[in-house]
Amino acid sequence: MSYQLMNRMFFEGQIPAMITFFNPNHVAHAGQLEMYRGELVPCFEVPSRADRVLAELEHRQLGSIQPASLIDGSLRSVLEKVHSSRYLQFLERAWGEWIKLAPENSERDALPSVWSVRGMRSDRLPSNFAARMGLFSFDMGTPLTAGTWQAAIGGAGCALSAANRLLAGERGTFALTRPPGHHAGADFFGGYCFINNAAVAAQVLLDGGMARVAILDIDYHHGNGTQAIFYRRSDVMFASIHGDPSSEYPFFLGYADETGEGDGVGYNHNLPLPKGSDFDVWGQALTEGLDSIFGFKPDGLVVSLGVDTFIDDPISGFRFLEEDYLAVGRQIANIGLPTVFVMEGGYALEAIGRNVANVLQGFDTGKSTV
Ligand code: SP5
Ligand code: ZN
Repeated sequence: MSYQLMNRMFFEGQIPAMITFFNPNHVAHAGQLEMYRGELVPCFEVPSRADRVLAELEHRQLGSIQPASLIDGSLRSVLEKVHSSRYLQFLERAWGEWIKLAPENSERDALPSVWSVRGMRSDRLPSNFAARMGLFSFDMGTPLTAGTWQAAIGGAGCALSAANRLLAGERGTFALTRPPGHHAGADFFGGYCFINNAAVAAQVLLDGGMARVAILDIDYHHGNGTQAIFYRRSDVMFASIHGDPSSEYPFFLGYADETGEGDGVGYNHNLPLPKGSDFDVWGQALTEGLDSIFGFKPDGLVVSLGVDTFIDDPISGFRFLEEDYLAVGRQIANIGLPTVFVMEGGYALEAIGRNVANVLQGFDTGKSTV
């Protein structure tokens, strides 16, 4: 869109608004229980999360909402670029294998119970199902259910559609989906995540002609999966603001000294903050993260949008207020990049819709130079 047209629309009060791609299959993934302190507790990552966000976007009439194209021939090829073939094959078939073990398994979700750690092998693919669950996962908080695969690839389809619309000239799009994605690596699930939707969006932007893409991860938890996928690459910069991994999940990645490897040296930027940090402190980290993204001169931006930074989030430790999310959206808009937002965490159900909508509304009304 030309700058003149943009300006005219702006003064006529028609700011090009967010286009949201909603995953209608998200509800197929509805885990029952996750392990917490030696006990199986009800899952925090529930279907109403996405439904509440959708309802708030509709209520505010914030842009248009479209179902993602769920059958897209290019989806498989982009999935193969961010995940390993043996992992995708495992995920697609896992539920069938689980219920084949015992018919009564159809009543309960599958959780891993044994893992390969340092000094053990991960090159051999075990025939045992429990062993493969462990090989392809890193926690016991992420139940695999009857509809996990269907929901997860629906989310990847949303990310693909949202990225494609950006390539077609849109300023801002939103992949509204669950389960989330940023903890999922090339060949593992965990942290409620199975397919890395943000990585899919970034890869689609690159394949569509962008030379460099930045990913800004603002979920409370470090996006270990996204970082790992792009750690040795210079075409994707990953910047993340999150709870200090020395005390916060996912614990084993997300420190400031992780700056990339090989070709990727200098293209990974972690900004860990102490549990309890408020928006004043966080906003300074955002400025720093956006500065390094700006210096990278990317053609597009993917935002891993978690709102578990909210003060009332039941599993996280930052202290954002609802209005802070408007400022987040405005600050992101201010760097003037075409932006795909991808839904990640956020578990305060009563406020999740308003918090997400505030980010998108802040972006829509922020400075637009695209
Ligand atoms: C996408 C995302 O936000 N994933 C987060 C995964 C966090 N999993 C560990 C949750 C630990 C639960 N702690 C419960 C604290 C109750 N007070
Ligand atoms: Zn999170």
